[in-house]
Amino acid sequence: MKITGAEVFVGGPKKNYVTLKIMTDQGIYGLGDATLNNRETLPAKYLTDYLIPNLIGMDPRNSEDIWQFFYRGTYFRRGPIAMAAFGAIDMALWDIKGKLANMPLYQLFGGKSRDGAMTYAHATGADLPDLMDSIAHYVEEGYQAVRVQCGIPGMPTASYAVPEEKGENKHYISDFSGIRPKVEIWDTDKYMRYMPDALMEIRERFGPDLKILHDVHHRLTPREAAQFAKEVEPARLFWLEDPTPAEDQDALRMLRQHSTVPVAIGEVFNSIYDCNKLIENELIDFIRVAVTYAGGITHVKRIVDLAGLHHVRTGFHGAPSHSPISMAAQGHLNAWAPNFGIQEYLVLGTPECDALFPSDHRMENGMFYVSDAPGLGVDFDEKEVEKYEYVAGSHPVVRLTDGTMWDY
Ligand code: CS2
Ligand code: MG
Repeated sequence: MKITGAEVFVGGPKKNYVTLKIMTDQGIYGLGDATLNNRETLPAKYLTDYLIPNLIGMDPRNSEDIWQFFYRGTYFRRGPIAMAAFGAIDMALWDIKGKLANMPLYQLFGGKSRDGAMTYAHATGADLPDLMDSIAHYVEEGYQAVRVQCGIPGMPTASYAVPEEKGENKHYISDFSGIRPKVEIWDTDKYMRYMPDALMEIRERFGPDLKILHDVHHRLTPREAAQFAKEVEPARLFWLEDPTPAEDQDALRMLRQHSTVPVAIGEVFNSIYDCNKLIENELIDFIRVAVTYAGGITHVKRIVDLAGLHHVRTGFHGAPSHSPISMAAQGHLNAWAPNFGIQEYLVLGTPECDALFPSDHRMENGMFYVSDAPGLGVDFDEKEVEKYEYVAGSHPVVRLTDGTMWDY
């Protein structure tokens, strides 16, 4: 069996999805996702200029060897652009393998450990009452878990994932007005004074069963994170996400010494070497890598297995940062993983998105049910993608009140 060609498509509804399609001499094709938020053209170019010419003629069934060929063969290893490109190839090869076997991917991993995978929604509010309305909306929809982010009184601008206007549910992945970012101003003291009580109010309003998650988006120092984690303990969070900049694998020691709040980290990691110390030293409770820019199913499955040895559960980074192709790949891993925790999920099910990526995967009461179709179980409509073109976007950048650059 041979790979005969491959093509990359960039575009989608309100999102520059990067979709890879690998064709074979047996008429079976596989799909992969290389969407890297706000830098989408780079993995696309890496694929077309360097990787696809090497893929032609290879046997698509040797997905492990192909992964090693690109990873080791590149010499300059890792990095989100390369790993997103390798990840897309890897997903597509697993898709082909599943179609050849006529089995959904979770069967090739070891079968189902559960029927539905719990997901969490993103509730946001310009202020706390606005956030309460947003949480209530998701609770009514049946979600058992909700991430909560709200505006902080006196903060000069809206901050991470917080809308400027009440009632606006801003997911804040991209601002599509160009490549020059907006500037947000951040005041750590105001945040640390306000947020612990706000989280407690949410707990009191929604009762003991709601799983409450909160994302600090890398903005605290290790000492501040330790203090914050201690102060939010009464709210009994399901997790506290990215309390410190994630690349410092020792930063969480201080937090661990002072608090038992569960910690989730890893959405910006692109290899097992970014998180092996965190996992082996049991400094985190959830690992947030995504199949998209952590090298695909082959590499993420290794991370999941390492995590399982250390009581670390999965909490994969989710849509809308990635396309329904990655969501499907993660859906299959979630169905199998003995150490599954939760899946981040934002409603993708718009008619436009479903038309571009048809599938029978379904969401019900905040649970994701993977379909039994062979392979990834998601398709891609090449005619439909012609409706979209690439639109340049950016994340905001963050400065402290005195102008110092800070972490977004
Ligand atoms: C976020 C992301 O989902 C999350 O937890 O931290 O939305 C993140 O901001 C984006 O993926 C950045 O592109
Ligand atoms: Mg996050």
